[in-house]
Amino acid sequence: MKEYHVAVVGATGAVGNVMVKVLEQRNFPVRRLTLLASERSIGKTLEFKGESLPVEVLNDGSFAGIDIGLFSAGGAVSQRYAPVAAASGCVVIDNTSAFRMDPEVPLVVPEVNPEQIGMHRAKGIIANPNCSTIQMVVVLKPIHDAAVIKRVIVSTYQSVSGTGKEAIEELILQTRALLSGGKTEAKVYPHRIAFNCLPHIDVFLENGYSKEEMKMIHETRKILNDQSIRVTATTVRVPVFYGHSESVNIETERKITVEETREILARAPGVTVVDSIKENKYPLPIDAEGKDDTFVGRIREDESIENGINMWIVSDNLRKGAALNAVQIAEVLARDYL
Ligand code: 25A
Ligand code: L14
Repeated sequence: MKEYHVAVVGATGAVGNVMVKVLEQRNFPVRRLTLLASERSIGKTLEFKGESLPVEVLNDGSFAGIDIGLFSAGGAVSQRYAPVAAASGCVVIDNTSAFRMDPEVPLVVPEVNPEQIGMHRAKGIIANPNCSTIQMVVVLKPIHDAAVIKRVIVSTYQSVSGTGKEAIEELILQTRALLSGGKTEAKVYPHRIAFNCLPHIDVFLENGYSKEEMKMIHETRKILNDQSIRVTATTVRVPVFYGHSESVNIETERKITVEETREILARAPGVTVVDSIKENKYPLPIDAEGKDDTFVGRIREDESIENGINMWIVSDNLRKGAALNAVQIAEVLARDYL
């Protein structure tokens, strides 16, 4: 079997750390692993297959001889370095929003549109979608194939780990301060996140939506390859460490029952149905943490319209929402193209 020289850019971040773990757990054919980050990470090491690897400073020469680059160091780093990496023959799998809507860059969830991976030849870049979009489309795809989804209304309940390490730290510090009668400080988010909900993820745009909400709309259409699907979103930050939850309402062209929806989802790759209200069983972020699948439950008919279904979708945002999806893309790339 062929083995690859892989680089993780942003290796010391919340997503980068999980990328290294997932490469090991899935036994990806790594010949050599290079860990890259900014000067701030110099002197740090990460464990990979029982070995302690040093973190190196990212620069223009970092990609010589590297086959696959997993990027998660923010949009600005990807804008600057993904083209540099691609020019030296490295295929970039980029976790930021920098290239997702570029018509020459495939936007891929392997369970949904693996055939798009071949398009990496155009720019040497494959984009990993937004975390909230990934977990929604793995569930929507098999329903869309069976009954044609016309409209989606989604509200999200997103954990702080999506923002990175500093946000995880901020929720810990604020919670501790509040429980011991101290004062809180908000640095990462514009308001206190502990014991609160913020209807604000990423930046606000001219149209009154947040960028996270618009990403869900545009990326869903691109991944499902259907510009006619109408999508509207409200994205909310909640004081949860790991795992994003979503209330999703869909309207389909053909009527499907709750039973049929359950059967379709029970067969869907990467999806686990957890739906037994008699036993108080439904997906929870604390159960999804560390797991690979996307969990769906509370499946019920929307009685306010003819063909409507409501459901509750939960997944680990650092795994399927980011690192795992990126490594799954790398697996298809290695198997079919490299
Ligand atoms: O632009 P975007 O796409 O919106 O992304 C913004 C941020 O979101 C996270 C990620 O944060 C990213 O920076 N992110 C992106 N996509 C995500 C996704 N799909 C996502 N999160 C979830 N889901 P992060 O904290 O997880 O990761 C940051 C990593 O990027 C490295 N990095 C940053 N700038 C870099 C760079 N690497 C190379 N060149 C650059 N110019 C960063 O490394 C980290 O690995 P680091 O060395 O900067 O930080 C390592 C340690 O330093 C601490 N630290 C961070 N910032 C500061 C700092 N210390 C002092 N001062 C600072 N300003 C960190 O705590 C870390 O431990
Ligand atoms: O990948 O939760 O576009 O703050 C950027 C915002 C990931 C989540 C992306 C957050 C998102 C992140």
